[in-house]
Amino acid sequence: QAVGDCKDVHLPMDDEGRLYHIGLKRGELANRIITVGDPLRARSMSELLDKILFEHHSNRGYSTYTGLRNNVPISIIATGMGLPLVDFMVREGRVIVDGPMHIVRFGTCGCLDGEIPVGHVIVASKGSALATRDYDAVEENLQSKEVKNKIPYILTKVIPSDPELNKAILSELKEKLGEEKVHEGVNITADSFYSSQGRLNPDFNDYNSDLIEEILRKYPDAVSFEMETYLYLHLARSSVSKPIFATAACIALAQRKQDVFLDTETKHKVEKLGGQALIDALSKLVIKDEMNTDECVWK
Ligand code: R1P
Ligand code: URA
Repeated sequence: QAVGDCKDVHLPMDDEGRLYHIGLKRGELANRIITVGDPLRARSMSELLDKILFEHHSNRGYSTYTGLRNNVPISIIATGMGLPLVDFMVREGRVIVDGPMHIVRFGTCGCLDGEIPVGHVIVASKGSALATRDYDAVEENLQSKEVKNKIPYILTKVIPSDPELNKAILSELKEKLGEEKVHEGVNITADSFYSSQGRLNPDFNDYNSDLIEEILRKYPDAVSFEMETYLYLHLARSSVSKPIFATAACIALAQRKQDVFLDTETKHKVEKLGGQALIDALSKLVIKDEMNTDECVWK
């Protein structure tokens, strides 16, 4: 039935019903999903499940692990980086999952608050805004003698993350990492690691030397810079057929006020501890109308 549904909504898939980009079919993706950018983070987090029942690596770069934690099905999916890859994941994932989807992103980020050390975890409990390069405004600057647009970036309004998921993940993260290592704030999702995150680069005309100051003026609670969260929240809010709930937590990798970068060993430790917290939080969620048909790998 879902394959028919998929065809009705014109998502490309193969003869087995596997969607073209994520490479998954009905029954392989759970209602509870943790998404990460890095495939190695997904693999190391999958080892924290009690049992891995299914693993798939699509030729478009998506790695998915579905397994059980306390007998509850959970999927961990590595999407790669940036907004288009989130769009594929949520839209293609949505068509093969019955019932609500609860999506928690576990990423890494740049930190805009000088008081938060690298290695701490920041939850987007105050929502997310999108910072994108305004291509027309940049082009206008490039084509004129003087700089017409001082900060050619589009900064959207803040949209909320899901309060119930925030509560659930904050409590587990604080328990596993220690209260002092977990922070909350507004996330800024950028369309570049470089220009729209205010990193200066003399090789390109980015007109971004005042961008961070402008972001902090517009969003006094802004704490994290990364590249995906806003779209998860926005697609969750845009979904009409079946509910999607979303939020995000990220490990502070780069301290933007002091130019400090987290070492790899500590990053891997926090990925494991934080990953366990998110798996446990999702496994404890009570979900109505959860998918559990014969075609599910966890049935
Ligand atoms: C950039 O290095 C990448 O790291 C962050 C950004 O959002 C971007 O995807 O998250 P991940 O570590 O989850 O990839
Ligand atoms: N990911 C980002 O997008 N930015 C950072 O500074 C660190 C990780």
